Amino acid sequence: QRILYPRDSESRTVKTLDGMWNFRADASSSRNQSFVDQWWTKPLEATGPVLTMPVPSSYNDITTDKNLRDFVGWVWYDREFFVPANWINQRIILRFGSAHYYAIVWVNGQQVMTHDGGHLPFEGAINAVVNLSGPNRVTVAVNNTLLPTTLPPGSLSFQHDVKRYPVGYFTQQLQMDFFNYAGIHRHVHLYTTPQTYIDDITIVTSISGGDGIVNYEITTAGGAPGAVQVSVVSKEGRTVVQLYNQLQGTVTIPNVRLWWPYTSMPSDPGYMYTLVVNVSGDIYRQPFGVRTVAVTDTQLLINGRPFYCLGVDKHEDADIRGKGLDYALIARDFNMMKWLGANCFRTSHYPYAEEIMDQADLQGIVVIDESPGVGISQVQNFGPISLAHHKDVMTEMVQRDKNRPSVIIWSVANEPSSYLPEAEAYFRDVIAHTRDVDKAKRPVTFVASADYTNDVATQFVDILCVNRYYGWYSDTGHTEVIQLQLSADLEGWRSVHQKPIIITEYGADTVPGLHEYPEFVFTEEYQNTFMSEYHKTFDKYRTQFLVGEMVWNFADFMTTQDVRRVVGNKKGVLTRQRQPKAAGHLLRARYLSLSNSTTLY
Ligand code: E9O
Repeated sequence: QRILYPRDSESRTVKTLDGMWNFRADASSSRNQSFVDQWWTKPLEATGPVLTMPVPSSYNDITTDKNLRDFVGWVWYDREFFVPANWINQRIILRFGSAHYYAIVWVNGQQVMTHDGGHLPFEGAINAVVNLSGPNRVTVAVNNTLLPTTLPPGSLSFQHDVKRYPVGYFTQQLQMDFFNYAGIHRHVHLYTTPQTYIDDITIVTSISGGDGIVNYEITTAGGAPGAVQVSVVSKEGRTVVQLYNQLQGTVTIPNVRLWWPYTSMPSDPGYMYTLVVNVSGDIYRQPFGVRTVAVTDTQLLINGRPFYCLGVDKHEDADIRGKGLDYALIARDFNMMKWLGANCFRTSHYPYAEEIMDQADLQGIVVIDESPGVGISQVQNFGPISLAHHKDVMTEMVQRDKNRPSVIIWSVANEPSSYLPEAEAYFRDVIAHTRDVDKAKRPVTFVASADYTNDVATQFVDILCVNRYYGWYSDTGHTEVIQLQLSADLEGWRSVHQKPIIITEYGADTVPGLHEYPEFVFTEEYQNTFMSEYHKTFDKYRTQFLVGEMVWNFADFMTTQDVRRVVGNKKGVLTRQRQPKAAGHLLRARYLSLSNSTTLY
C-alpha cells in the first residue's frame, strides 16, 4: 500500500477525526464477547457503558482503573462524523497514523480495513459505505496482544493452578523493556483526492559539483493520468525548475542548498525543498532535502563529509498520554535535544510518528530509523511467519519514510539473539529485503548486543551498532573496568569487521535527586562517573572507526512492573518530564564542545 501523508492542496481536503471518542474494553472472560455480540453493528453506547477516550492517546493512563491500565485484549472506539456535501465526486479516504497493535475498522457497520502492526499508518477508501447526507459512524477494534509472531514479539502465559490464580488467569509476557501502551496513538484523518490521483512519489537525490540531482518517480491511480507538471520549489518559495509530462525524471538544482545536520555552531541545518506535483489537476507537495549518505570502512559520510553522531535514544513516552501523539511534547523534545547539543536520535524501538519525523527533517536532526523488531530473542521468533511479517513491516516503514533526508540508516532490529543459528538466514533476508525496497540505498543495520565472537548476523550490516552496559548489568558499581572492557570490545568487533561502529546504547538507571559520594548505583553521581568513563573510551576511538555515540536514554520512560524498575526505566539524562538530571548537564557540555570542534565537518 502507498501511503503519502495527507496534505491539503487545491485538489485535496483534509479533515481531522481527532477528539473524544466513545470507548469500551471487552473484559469478557472469553475476551471475545464483543465479536459474538457484533459491537460494530450499533453505536458502542448501545452495547453497554462507555468511557470517553481521547484520540490520539494511549488509553492506559487516562482512567483510574488498574485493569484498564494493564488490559490485554480488544478495546473498541467509535464516534460519529459527517462528510461535507461537496465531497460527492471525490475519493474519500480514512487514515490512521497508527493504532497499537492489531486494528479492524468499520464504517456504518461495514468492515473497511484491518492493519497488522502498531506503529505504521494505514488507510482505505470508504466511498462505498459512507453516507453523504446524515451521520456516519466509525468503529475501531484494537488488540494489543503481543505473540511470538508479532513485532515486537511477546507471549501469553496462562496459569492453571486454581489454588493460586483465578480460573482463566493469564498475563502478557513482554520481551522488551518498555510499557506496552495501546490504543489509537496517532491522528485519524479523513481526506479526499480526485478520482485520478497521485498515488506515490519517490525522490532520490545526489550531488554533482554544486548541483543537486533529483530523481523522482510518480505513480498514479484511478484512470489514465492527464497533464503532468513537476516543479522544485525552494524553502523561500522560488520555483527552481519545472518539468512537463514526465511521471519519472531527473531535475538539476543549480547551486543547490544541501540538507546538513544540526550543529550548535551557527549554520543552516535541515534545508528543505518541495516537489510540487500536479497530475491532471491533483496537486501534492512532497517535501525533500538534497543530501547523500555513504559508509567507508572507517567513516560515515553525509554530503561527503565525516559525520559523528552525538546521539540520544528516545521513546514515544510521556505522562498520561503514554505513546499518544502530542505536539507540545514533540517541540519540547526537539528543544531539549538541541539544548543537549545532540545531532542525532534513534527511533528506539519502533517507527515514530510522522509529525516527529517532520521535525527531524526540518531541524536537521539525523535519524537512525528503527523498526519494531525489538526483543527477537526466542527461537520461535525466527520462524517463517515472523520473517514474512518483518519484511512487510520494513516495506511499510521504508515506504513511509523513504523521502526523508533526516533518515540516514535503517535499523531492522534491536538486540536480537544474533548468536542463534536461526539468526543468520533471518537477518540475511530482512536486511537484503530492506536494501531492495529503499531506492535511495541507505545503509542498513541492526543493533547488536551479542558478542563479536559468536554473532552470526552482523556480517550483513553496513555499519555496526552495538549496545554496551559495562559497569551496569555486568560488574555493577565498578566504573573502573569500563574503559578496559569497552576498548577490548571495540577492538574485538573491529578485528572481525572492517566497518565503522556506533555505540547505540550505554546508560545507568538514576533516580533524580538521589545523591551519594563516592558514587553508588542509582545516584546522579554514579550516572555521571559511569558516562564519563564511556566518554574517555569514545574519545580514544572517535578519530579511528567510532562514528557515533548514543546515550540510553534521552528521558526516563515507563516499563512493565519489575523489581529492577522503579516506576519505569530511569536511565534518562532527563526525567520523564524532560528536566535535566546532572548527567544532562554533563552530556550537554560534551556534545556542545564536540559539535563546536571543526574536526567534525
Ligand atoms: C534495550 C533497551 O530497550 N537495551 C537494554 C535497555 C535497558 O536499560 C533497554 O531499556 O535495560 C539493555 C540491555 C542490556 C543487556 C545486557 C545484559 C548483560 C548481562 C550481563
